[in-house]
Parts: sequence; structure tokens; C-alpha cells
Amino acid sequence: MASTPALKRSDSIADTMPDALRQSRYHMKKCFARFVGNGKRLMKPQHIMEEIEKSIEDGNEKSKVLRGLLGYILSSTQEAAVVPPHVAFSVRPNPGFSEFVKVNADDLAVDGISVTEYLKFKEMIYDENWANDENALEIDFGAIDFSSPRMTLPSSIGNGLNFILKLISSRLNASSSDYAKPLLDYLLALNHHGQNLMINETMDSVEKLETSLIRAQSFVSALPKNTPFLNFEQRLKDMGFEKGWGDTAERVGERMRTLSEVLQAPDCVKLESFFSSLPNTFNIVIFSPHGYFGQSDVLGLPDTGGQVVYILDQVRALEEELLLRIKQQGLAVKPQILVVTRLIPDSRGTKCNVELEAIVNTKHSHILRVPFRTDKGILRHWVSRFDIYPYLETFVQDATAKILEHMDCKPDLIIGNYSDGNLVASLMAAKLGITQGTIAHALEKTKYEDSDAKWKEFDTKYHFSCQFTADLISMNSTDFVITSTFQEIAGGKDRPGQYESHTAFTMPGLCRVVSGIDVFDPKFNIAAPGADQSVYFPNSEKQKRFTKFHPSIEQMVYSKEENDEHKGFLADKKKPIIFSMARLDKVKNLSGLVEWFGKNKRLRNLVNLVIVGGFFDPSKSKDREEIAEIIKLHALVKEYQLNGQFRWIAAQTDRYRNGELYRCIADTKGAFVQPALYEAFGLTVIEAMNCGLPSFATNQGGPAEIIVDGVSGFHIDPNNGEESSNKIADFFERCRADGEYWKKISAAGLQRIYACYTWKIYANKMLNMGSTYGFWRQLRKEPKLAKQSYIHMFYSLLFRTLARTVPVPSDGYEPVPMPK
Ligand code: UDP
Ligand code: LCN
Repeated sequence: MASTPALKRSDSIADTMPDALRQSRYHMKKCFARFVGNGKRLMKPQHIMEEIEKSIEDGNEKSKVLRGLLGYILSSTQEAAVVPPHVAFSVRPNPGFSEFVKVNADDLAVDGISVTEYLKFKEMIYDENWANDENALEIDFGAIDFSSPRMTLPSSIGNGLNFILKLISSRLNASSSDYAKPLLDYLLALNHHGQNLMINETMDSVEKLETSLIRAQSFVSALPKNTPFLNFEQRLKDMGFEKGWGDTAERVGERMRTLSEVLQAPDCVKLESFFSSLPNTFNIVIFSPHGYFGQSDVLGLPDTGGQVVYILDQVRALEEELLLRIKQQGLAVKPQILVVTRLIPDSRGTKCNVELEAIVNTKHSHILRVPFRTDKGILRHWVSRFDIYPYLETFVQDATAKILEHMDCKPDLIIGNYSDGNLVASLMAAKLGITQGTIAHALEKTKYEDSDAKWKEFDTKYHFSCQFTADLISMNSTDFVITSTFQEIAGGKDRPGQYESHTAFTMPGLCRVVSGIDVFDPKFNIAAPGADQSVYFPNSEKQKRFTKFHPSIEQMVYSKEENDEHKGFLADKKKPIIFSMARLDKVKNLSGLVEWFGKNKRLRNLVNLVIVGGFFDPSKSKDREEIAEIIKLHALVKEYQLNGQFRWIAAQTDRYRNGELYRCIADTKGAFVQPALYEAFGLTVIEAMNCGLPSFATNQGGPAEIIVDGVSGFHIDPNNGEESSNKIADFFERCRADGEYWKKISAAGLQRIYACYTWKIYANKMLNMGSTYGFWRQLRKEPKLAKQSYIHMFYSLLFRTLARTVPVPSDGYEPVPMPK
């Protein structure tokens, strides 16, 4: 078989395409005539393939063309903007790399074009005047960021921390002690509430630090290893050292040796160990303004899903790691983590109207809620995450005041979540000069086809103009970005990453982004979340099971009665259950799963289907997508006569019972199915796998990385229901034939989780990022300030104007309380 031709990185498309076209000139002339035959349009890969199918009738010829270099180029094409006589191609030969060429359909002449030229071609389709406007607004973060170091290897994408450690170590290595001066200054600035940590001002040169370290090491090494720091604190102070080195003589000695080595001959491992031991993080602010952010009775509400679960688990893991680090630093500091969210007076029975709430299973962490305020007063009710932009500027002002009051100092690290939280985090971090990290969970841009080029169509409903602008601001202002998977950054072979899709795009009539973000920027890091293993553990761990929930779960899944909690019934209780649980968003595709099940007789004979999501009366929902999905589900139940084989359970808010529900499904030897059209990460997938459930999850997005197909679970194609439902049916047939198969997949799923998806690994990575990027931003103060002013201009001139166009309700406010 002929091997697939691949382009070397040195081969440009513009160089190779003319030859490739020449080789199939006759067919290509026909193809290009078809491409341009319908006038201006944006062609997607499937359209390109359809046209090729139609143009080359002879099957042999067609496969010859498609097997060759030309086929490779066309199959790497993301889209093509047709503006007769030209077709402009955006080709993505590898994740993170794009190239642009234009082909003249008349003579097949090929020219390489710049990203700006490509975007202009695209704009010609939607808004010709804008495309031709020489002064159209062009955004180019690359131009302002030209001096920032970049990684080059695709394999290093998402491993930015390592790259930064290498850069720091090469700077420190550059022999002259000038290079170590910033490190000395950084250590001198470390303090807690004004009290010096690590070293004091007597340590006024790098040489002095080096010699003092040698003296101090020789002193501590003579002490018994377990001698508490307090016993020799004064002696170290006399040598210029302060608290923070360690709790025992042994640890202090080790850490001093590490710093000596770092000053002498730094490398990444030593540097990481050094930064992870520094007492520089005690107070963390985590922003998550939208949704109902609470600890109980909130999950399953619109906009309130995995992000809340993620943050609460993250806080617990971070606090645990901080407490351990602080103890080992020999300090008695209480760390504070504040999750800052919106206070919603109309809280629908949740605690979202309470200002301060301690976080369960933590010692010092809280949720702080700050209301949305406008000149009409305090907004009482929930607003969709898509409509949230007009409130954010005032929110950040009010929240900053409350945070400083609560913490009694500036935080050391600010983390944002999702577009709204990241924007707020950027504004606060810039104002106070604090290290910032961002987490998107999901960027909306890739979820909706052509959401950028067709932004005008979407804007009244989704306000993507605000959202994408906000995302660009925070991606560019943050010091580091935490992602859950590689694909979130740079996608896979066929699909660009969520961040990658912000590299270059256009919103005709608004702005042309020629350089939005670079996926080779070392700010990107992958740190995957876990699931709380005290809640989600295997069904085989019988003694730990939450048996008290069994009667209510039995009722919820199997009772014949229909009420506000469940609809439909399961006639045959012996069948395994395939189970899914999600918010009732369109993209979650629960209705797709119900339809696949309805259509697949073989699957219906093998298993029952149970889903958890939304509720049954559309008039009770305020969420546009949820209403449409509810209506669709009712229609599908009727159309496919699902009664007796399908149970629909309303959204569930108790995670302990949910954990037990997954396990009860596993008891039936069932499976979990995650059918989303696109899933950024997919916490339900790791929850199910933790409970020992074999899982089938969408190949579109994060789950494709979580599961190794056929080993620790299965990938399914949400756009091919027939294939997916057959894959599930095959599994259950195989389980019938082979009693061990179910157990094998279940065990491999658990193995995968324990190796890669735990909160302990996450917390350690994240605190190391906070510490290292905190130092890195000091090293790059000037370029950072320059970029900050560009971002500020972008915010003031564009974002603010756009946010003002989002309607705010005319009523539903309460008065702002008088200051105390
Ligand atoms: N969830 C829940 N009840 C529901 C639906 C979802 O408790 O009715 C929980 C689910 O267990 C998971 C989270 O919400 O912890 C959903 O996270 P995921 O990452 O799967 O999706 P997201 O909603 O964040 O898009
Ligand atoms: C948002 C999503 O859409 C999910 O895919 C993630 O699992 C969740 O946030 C937590 O990060």
C-alpha cells in the first residue's frame, strides 16, 4: 500500500501545491471550476470532499488523487474561502500550525498569502465593505509580544512550566551574578504581613547570600535532623536568614543546599524543587461569577455544572497541599482560599443569597458572594452566562473591596474560571499587580460553527462579540493558563484546539484578529482534574457503599410511577442499564443518545436506557437551550415508543447519591455513555470510571484523551449515531458471551484514572505554576507592562462598548444597602 504522503515541516504548502495540482491538472481544473461555480462561499472540509466526489467520476482516478499529496493538502484544509476566481485555503498540516494559500481557479496558479490576506478573503463573503476598509480594526497581540520566548516543538505544547524553568535556569547560568540579582530581590521581597521570610535586608548581594548559605548549611548539618526550627531560629537570623526554610534542621539544610546549587549550576529539577518550597503563596482568590455557585442543590441548574464541582474539589486539594507546604516551611500561617462568585438574591432554595459560606471539608476556605449592581440597584435573579458582561466591571470593583477586607491583605494568586471569571481576574490582577492563572473549562468559540464569521447572527442570543473579546483579553493578560487536556490547547489531527481557534479569526464589521494567541506560548499547561474519590469509588468496594441511598435510587430508577422526578419506566429490571447524566444543553446531546437508542432495536433488546438531566416542564425553565431539549425529549419518547425501556430522571443535585447511582448502574453490569457533540473535558466520564463503570464517550473533545479507545473505555462519534449505538450494542453482546469482559474494561478504566486523573497531582502542579510564573513575571516586568497597556486599550475601546450593547433587565432589582 502506498504510504500517506506527509509534508516535512520545511515544506510549505505554497511550494508543494503547484506541483501537486499539476499532476492532476485535468481533474483539478474541473474541481476548482465547481468550487467557484457557486460564487462566494465558505467551504468546509466536507464540502470540499463532496465537490471532489462530484468532479472526478472515475473511482480509481479519484482515489489516486486523494492518496497523493494533493489529497493530503485537501484533507488538512480547515476551510476554504471562495471569492471567484480565487479559492483561499486555510491548511492545518499539524496541530498548532496553519498556512494560507490562494489558488486561481482559471489557471491553478498558487500563491502563499498572509493570515491578514486570508481573513480578508473570508470577510469578502460576509461583509465586502469591511474587507476592503483599509482602516478596519486589526488586533495583533503577536506584534506587541514579539520579544516573548516561544516553544517550537508540538510535543512541548501544554508543558510550559518546564520550558519556563529551562529559561530561568539558562538566565541564572549566564555566569555573571547580575543574573542572580533578580532572584535575590525576589527573596528579599518575600514576607507575610510585613514580616520577612527566608532572608532579611542584611543579605544585600548575591555573593553574600552564597557565602552565608555555606556557613548556615554547615551549622544546621551539625544539628540532630529533627531539631525544630525554633531551636536554632536566632542563630540563622544572625546570619541573615529568616523563617520559611523548613520545620526541622534536616529540611532547612536540604533547602539551603538546593538554593546553593541553583545559584551555582541551576537546572529544571532543582529550580522546580526550589520554587515548590518557597513560602510565596498563602492567599488565593478563585473567581467564578456566573451560575449558581453553591455546595448543595445547585448542580444541574442552567450554567451550573462541572465548573462548580471542579472548583470545590480544587479548593480542597489546594488547601491540603498549602497546609502541607506551610507546615514543611516551618510556618504557622493560615492559608486563605476565597471562591468569589455572584450573590443571587432570588436563590431558588440554594444558598446563593448568602454572602460568606465556609467550604465543607476545608479548614480556612470560603465562598464570598458579591451581588451584581447597576444604577437601578442589585439584580435579584439569575442571568445566563451569555448575558453577564454588562455587570462585570462593577462586580470586580465591589469584589476587590470585599476581598481585601476579608483577607486583610492582597492575595498572592488570582485564578479565573470561564470567560467571565477570567476577565474579572485579569482586571483585578492588573490593578493589584498579582500573578494570574486562568482556566477556561470550555471556550464557546469552537462549540458553534462559524461563531466568529457569523457573529452578527449569533450576537443577540449569545453575545459572542463580548465573550471572544473577553477571552482574548484574559488569555493575553494571564501569566499562566491551566487546561485539562492537550486538545483544549491545540486540538487533534482534524479539529483545532479551543485556544488554537483564537490564533487568527475574524468578526467582520467588528475586528480582525491576526494574532490572538499562540499555542506555543509557554504559558499553557496541562493539569487535568480528578474526581472526589470519597464520593466516586468503585462499586466493588462494598463496605464503603452509601447503602442508605439504595431505597431512593431503586425508586428513582425502577418505580412505575411518574412524577416530577422521573418519567417513563423500565419493564425488564434484569437488563443492564446504559446511563448518562448532564445539564440539558444542546451540545450535551442527551436527546441524540435517546434517538440512537430509539432507532437501534438490537441495543433496545440488550439494555435499558436511563438519563439524568433537566426537568420535564419546559415552562419552568428560563434557559433557551434547555427548553428546546425538553420539548425534543418528550417528542422522541413518543416517536420511538420508549416506554418500558427508558427512564428519564430530572437533574440531580446530591453528589453523594449520584456517586451511589453510578455504582448501582455498575451493579447492573451497565455502562456510562457521554454522547456530547463536543465536550471540553467531561467530569462525568471520570466520575463514572472512578465508580467502575465502563464508559463510552464522545470522540469530540476531552474524553478522547481521558479514554484509550478499546482499552480503558470506548470512543463514540456523536455525529454517527448508528455506528455509536452499534458499538455499544457490540460491547453488551460481547459481555454476554464473555463473563470477564465487563470486568476487564472496568478495571482498565480505574487504572487509567489512578495513573493520570487525581486532584493530588493537580494541586502540586498548580502551586508550582503559581510560584514559578510569579518569579518569571518579575523577570519580564517591562514587556509585561507594555502588553498590559495594549490590553487595557482593547478593553476600554472595544470590550466596554460591546458590553453596553447587552440588554439589562428593566426590573427585578433591590436597593443597594447603605454602607455600614
Ligand atoms: N451533575 C449533577 N447533576 C446533574 C447533571 C450533572 O450533579 O443533573 C454533575 C456531574 O456529576 C458532574 C458535573 O455536574 O460533576 C458536570 O460536569 P461535566 O464536566 O460533565 O459537564 P459540564 O456541566 O461542566 O459541562
Ligand atoms: C466545563 C465543561 O464543559 C466540562 O467539559 C468540564 O469537564 C467542566 O467544565 C470542568 O472543567
